[in-house]
Amino acid sequence: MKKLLFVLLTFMLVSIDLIAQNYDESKVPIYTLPNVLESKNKKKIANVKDWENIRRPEILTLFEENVYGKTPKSFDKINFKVKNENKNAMNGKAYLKEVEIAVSNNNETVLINVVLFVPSRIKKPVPAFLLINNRGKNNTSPTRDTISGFWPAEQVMDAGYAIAAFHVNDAAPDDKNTFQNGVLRLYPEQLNADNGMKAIGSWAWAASRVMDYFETDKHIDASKIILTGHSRGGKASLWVAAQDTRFAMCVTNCSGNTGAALSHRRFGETIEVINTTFPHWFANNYKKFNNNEKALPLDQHMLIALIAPRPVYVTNASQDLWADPVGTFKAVKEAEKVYGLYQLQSSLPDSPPAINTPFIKPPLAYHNREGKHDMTFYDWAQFIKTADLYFK
Ligand code: GTR
Repeated sequence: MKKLLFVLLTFMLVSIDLIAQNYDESKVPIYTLPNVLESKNKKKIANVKDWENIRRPEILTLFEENVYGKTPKSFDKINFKVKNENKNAMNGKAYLKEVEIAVSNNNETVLINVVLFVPSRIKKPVPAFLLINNRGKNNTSPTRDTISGFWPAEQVMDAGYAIAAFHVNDAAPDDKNTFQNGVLRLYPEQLNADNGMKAIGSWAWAASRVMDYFETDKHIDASKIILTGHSRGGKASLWVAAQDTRFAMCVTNCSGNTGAALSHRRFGETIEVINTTFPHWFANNYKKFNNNEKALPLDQHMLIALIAPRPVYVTNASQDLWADPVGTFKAVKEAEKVYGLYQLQSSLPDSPPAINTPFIKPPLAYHNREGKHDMTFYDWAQFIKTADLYFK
């Protein structure tokens, strides 16, 4: 009996240790990041041509196969319907459109609802922010009965940009039991494939359908869309921007593990933890890397690099150690190498900057805001300044 108890206790302690989170920099394991500028065949990638023809497609495949799953490219039909509009929204400041995007495939239809405000004073097509909304729909209220820093439409309007959002649940409910009841109804074969996309892949797919809509809206300059996401939405924003080069800029706010933070560091949230808590987010294949980061043929610096030469804004919050601010900054820094191939130099310092010290010059922008895991008016003010530098 005593022996059995001992074995049981040891087992429990080992399991707790495996799942325990590390917040101690001195306990980060020694790791070697996969080289973003060396191909599978050990070819050194030294120019844009080799990057775009050899290494970029290789890395995209690595993320499809091992992490987010493959994104289906085709569908039978897409339709856009303006369900509601108000030319005098926000006391005349904005033109509101609520658009329903209906996409059909395989005799199934999914509806993605978009809320869009366009500044009325600007008479030509405007650049737009698009948020992948992973929080309450009240954050993107068309009536503006709620005003929150998560989607500060008034602030964005005043800066001369349009702002849009769709809710993740329209594309894939954020729930391990029901995530199939969205985009995946159109692509049921994905559910049986180990490299099939799940919720985050579905959200990414939906963002591209909103881009399909922007391309038809004469009020929007579809060549200037800034895709924005917070946390799980920020993981998705990176994944969309990596694949769909129509997005001009990407914001990934506090996106943490399997977002902008390096997994090899095992600091804060780990792959095992994320796959256990959110088994419906990533492809089945990703579970092979639970507690096995060493085997990863990639890391998140390579996901950021896939967006080059387009700008990426990465953030952290000082109290959000779960999302590993240091590992996030290191990932952005590593991605600089690929921007270098395009002769683009970032202004980022060599080590993580002080809190509330944004480095906003494109192509790679970063800040670590004081405070909690969130997206705020302060964060948006920096995104707007960066977009201004890039687009104006
Ligand atoms: C956490 C999760 C993070 C992040 C966050 C969020 O519970 O562990 O990876 O995605 O949720 O989306 O706010």
